[in-house]
Amino acid sequence: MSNESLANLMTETRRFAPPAEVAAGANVTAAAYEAAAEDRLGYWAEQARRLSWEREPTETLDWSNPPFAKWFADGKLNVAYNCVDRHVEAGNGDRVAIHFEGEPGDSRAITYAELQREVSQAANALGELGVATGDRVAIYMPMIPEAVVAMLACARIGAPHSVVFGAFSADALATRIEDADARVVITADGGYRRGAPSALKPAVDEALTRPGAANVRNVLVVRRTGQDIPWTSGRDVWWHEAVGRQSEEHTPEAFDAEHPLFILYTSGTTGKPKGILHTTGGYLTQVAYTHHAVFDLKPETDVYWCTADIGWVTGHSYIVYGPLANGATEVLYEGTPNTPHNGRWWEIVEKYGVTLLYTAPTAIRTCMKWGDDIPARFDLSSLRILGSVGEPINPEAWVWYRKHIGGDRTPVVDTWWQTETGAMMISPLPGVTLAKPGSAQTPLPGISATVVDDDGNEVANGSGGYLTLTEPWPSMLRTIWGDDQRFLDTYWSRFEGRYFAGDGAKKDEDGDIWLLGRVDDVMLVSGHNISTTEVESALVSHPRIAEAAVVGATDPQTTQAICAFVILRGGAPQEEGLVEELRAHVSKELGPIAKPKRILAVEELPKTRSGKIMRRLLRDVAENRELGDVTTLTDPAVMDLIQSKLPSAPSED
Ligand code: 6R9
Repeated sequence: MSNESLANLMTETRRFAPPAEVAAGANVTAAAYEAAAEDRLGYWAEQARRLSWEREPTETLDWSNPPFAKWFADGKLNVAYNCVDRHVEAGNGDRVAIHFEGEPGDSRAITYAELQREVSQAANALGELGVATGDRVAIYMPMIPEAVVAMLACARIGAPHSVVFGAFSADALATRIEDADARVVITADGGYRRGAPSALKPAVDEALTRPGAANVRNVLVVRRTGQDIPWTSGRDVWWHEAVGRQSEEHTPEAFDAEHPLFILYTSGTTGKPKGILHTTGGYLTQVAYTHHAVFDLKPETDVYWCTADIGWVTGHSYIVYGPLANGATEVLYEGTPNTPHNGRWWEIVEKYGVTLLYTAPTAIRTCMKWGDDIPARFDLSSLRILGSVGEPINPEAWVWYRKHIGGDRTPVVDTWWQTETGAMMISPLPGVTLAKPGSAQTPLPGISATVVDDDGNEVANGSGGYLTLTEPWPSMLRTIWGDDQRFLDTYWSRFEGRYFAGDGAKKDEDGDIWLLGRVDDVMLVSGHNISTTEVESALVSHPRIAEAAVVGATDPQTTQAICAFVILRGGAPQEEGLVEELRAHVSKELGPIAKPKRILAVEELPKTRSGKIMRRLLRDVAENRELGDVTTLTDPAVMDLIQSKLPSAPSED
């Protein structure tokens, strides 16, 4: 990766110290780094004591058969008990666990005591349907409280869940049901999206016609929209009937710390999706600890909101397991940020007095595009800490987020992690770190990460390479479901004894880490490695650009040529000369080698439901190829829009 261009990512030279009141009351202070460095395993053993164990673990890590880790192996606990019952037992049954906000404006507050009753009923219902410990349950739901209840009910009976995004197709659902050999599917008739009911159940029916789904015995259906849906009697059961008639009491059984908690599929660049397997004790320890440390959660007073969907790992770790293990009060929102108006999120922050907000750079850039005046109409003064996850956050978006959402007052924590890591790994601490916009900065206490070159040697400060994790961590994936060999090949073979995450990164002069995106996205231009992230960041630092996606397209002269797709701010028409101006701008920021050969203004970019740009599809467009798999796109029609803008032959420079 080109070292000289790191300078661009760092054009924002301001540093932001933690506000005095956050620093003074911080849950985790600088001493944590020292304690963890001195005795890493002792530090994690101490964090495990945040949980209630039926049998306390005596062993922290068993690494005798790397990379197959066992954390807290002789401990026993129940995850749902930790997330629900123990808060009721501690006298906090009346505390709101979930403030549910439906897209149509309906709302519902669920206390910990109510959550305990509902989870118990759902666990009893699963038992009645014959779901036994170890059986897999697929969950295909909108963002409604029953989705959380369903996950916790599975955890309670030790039945690993596999949550599949509500927006995935019947095909994607069928593949995942088959791979995990699920016995029951929990779904809803539909959910509300963009102001209208959107059906879910028909996709389940279609998925269940596939031979691979033959072992599904029952479909448990939540009535959310009331729309007409097909029904297979004997197989399909209404949630309100099957769950509603159950006893509100259920005794949670303790399971081994290495009992599987869930499988979550993550699509690699090629091949079938990988079923990432997480287990209980280590996972819950790290999600609870990081949520406590990075959001500085004060459960009595904070109102936390993570805008992710439960269908991806951020929803698992930071809507369900982390916050609830910590006894948090949180917001759960069903819909889109612009229904019925572009200020809906900020209206929700004002309504519930949200203090901690966790969202993705793509959402922040979308809000920037809609204009500063929109958040300005709402009272956002309750906010205390802002988090970002999912993609590198460019310095412009970071600074905008802090200024326009955080009132120029709140810390912004850029948290790097993956489905595979289970929990946050690299992030500032809000009460400790002098924040650098655009950088995830430092591994959290107890985490060891470093940047290495092609040969696996640690790079010097100021240089770039591959981000690797050098020591096992409690919430690490245990394997790929049913495929240990693929687990070894994918993550542990590139660098001996280390986990390779697939991301490029740089260390700046202070040793702080800057993420540069997936290494598959790095472009090779005339012998130079150029990161798509850096060119995108340079483009969005131009006042006319709201969003940018950059890909390398095969080029006979330069190996790859840089192709940029940009969204203009405020949606205004493209003025003459803008493309030239943008090319000159990138050239000035990064050097002439990084100047895009082609720049195309588009209305939308292809994104997954978790907000990540699908550069693979843009590469197909840029190389005039037939499009690859579009099933994970939020809106497959976006690709037609982009292709229709494309001149029939690539323009000459
Ligand atoms: C949590 C989540 C993982 C990939 C990861 C990286 C990118 C996530 C990031 C980030 C830069 C951050 N990513 N957080 N890149 N800065 N703060 O997103 O999991 O869906 O598995 O994606 O997302 O490329 O490798 P997942």
